[in-house]
Amino acid sequence: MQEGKDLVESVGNYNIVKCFTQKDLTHRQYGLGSGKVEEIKEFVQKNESDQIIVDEHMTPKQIYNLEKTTGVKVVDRERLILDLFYTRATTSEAKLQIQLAEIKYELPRIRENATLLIGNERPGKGGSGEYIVDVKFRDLKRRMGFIIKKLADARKKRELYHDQRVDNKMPIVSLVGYTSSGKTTLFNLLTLESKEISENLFTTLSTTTRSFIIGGQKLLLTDTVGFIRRLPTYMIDAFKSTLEESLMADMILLLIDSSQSEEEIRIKYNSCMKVLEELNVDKEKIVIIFSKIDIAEFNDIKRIFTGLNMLDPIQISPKTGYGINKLKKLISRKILVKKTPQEMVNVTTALCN
Ligand SMILES: Nc1nc2c(ncn2[C@@H]2O[C@H](COP(=O)(O)OP(=O)(O)OP(=O)(O)O)[C@@H](O)[C@H]2O)c(=O)[nH]1
Ligand SMILES: [Mg+2]
Repeated sequence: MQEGKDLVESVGNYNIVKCFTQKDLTHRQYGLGSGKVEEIKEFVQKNESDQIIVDEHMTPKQIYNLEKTTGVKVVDRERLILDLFYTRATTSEAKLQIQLAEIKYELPRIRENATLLIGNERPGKGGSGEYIVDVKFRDLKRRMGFIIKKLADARKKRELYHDQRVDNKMPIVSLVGYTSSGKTTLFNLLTLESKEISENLFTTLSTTTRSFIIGGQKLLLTDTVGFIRRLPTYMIDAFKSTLEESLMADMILLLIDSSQSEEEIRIKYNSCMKVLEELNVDKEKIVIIFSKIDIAEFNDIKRIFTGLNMLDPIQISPKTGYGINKLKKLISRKILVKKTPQEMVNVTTALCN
């Protein structure tokens, strides 16, 4: 429930007046059970609430039914995350990615929404003899093609940039993790940048790469969008190009916020691993880092280490700087060990030539 509240608060313009819980949302008509719907309806009318937010996926029909019964607007989890993304997107690429996610959210819903609004009749003809819903469907498809092309162009440019960096032999380290796990705080600390950080979810939506130095060697660090549980595949797909770029790194630091309960940590860890798996990330490259250790419940943390089969994982606090030297040593060790044989081969080849 806390995460649901955090999502709502991160959008910025809501005032939560009451939270209801329901074990599962499998009822066909409303998602919620009819008793719960009555309870909510009564509350909404008595307290003059403007909106209901359901922290779950809902079908257009369920949203429509709940809106009709309660008389107020209903927003589901996916819509909420899209709204939040809109408030956060600053770069043109991030904006395109969100528009793509929005279209993917809308497309399968157009027909059902039209049927719900106009009844079982077809929603009427457009100017050229086509039904309005077909025209809208085709428009969205066309717009989707346009956005995908623009994103592909942006990706090509980045790939070129990436290749140049690989040619320059600059090792790349990338930061991934659940939203609000401290990625940007760590990024700022290592690169001396001042990218926005906040307790809100999804503060970062665009990928940023900057150089930093460990033991006299220049490396590149990449910060990117955070993960969240129950993120539909089409949303991951929309961010795929920027995520993939960061996942081409030599080393992937997976930040886990250790200030949370054991159960939360486990759920978040599993959802991060699931996203990384979906993106076909090489597991060998992933290094798990326990972040925010300054506010961790230590007993819980020790149990989690054991549960995850980790005897002595790196523990850091990007806020206080605790553990950062150890982390730098680890990065240097891993990347140098990985790079040296290759570089030695190159040097030998150069000498032979
Ligand atoms: N106590 C404590 N708080 C931290 C630490 N690191 C980050 N925070 C706080 O955690 C919140 C989230 O930090 P960010 O660096 O924005 O997290 P993020 O992973 O980049 O989040 P998104 O960009 O939203 O995915 C901020 O309020 C930070 O001040 C830490 O080591 N200790
Ligand atoms: Mg961030």
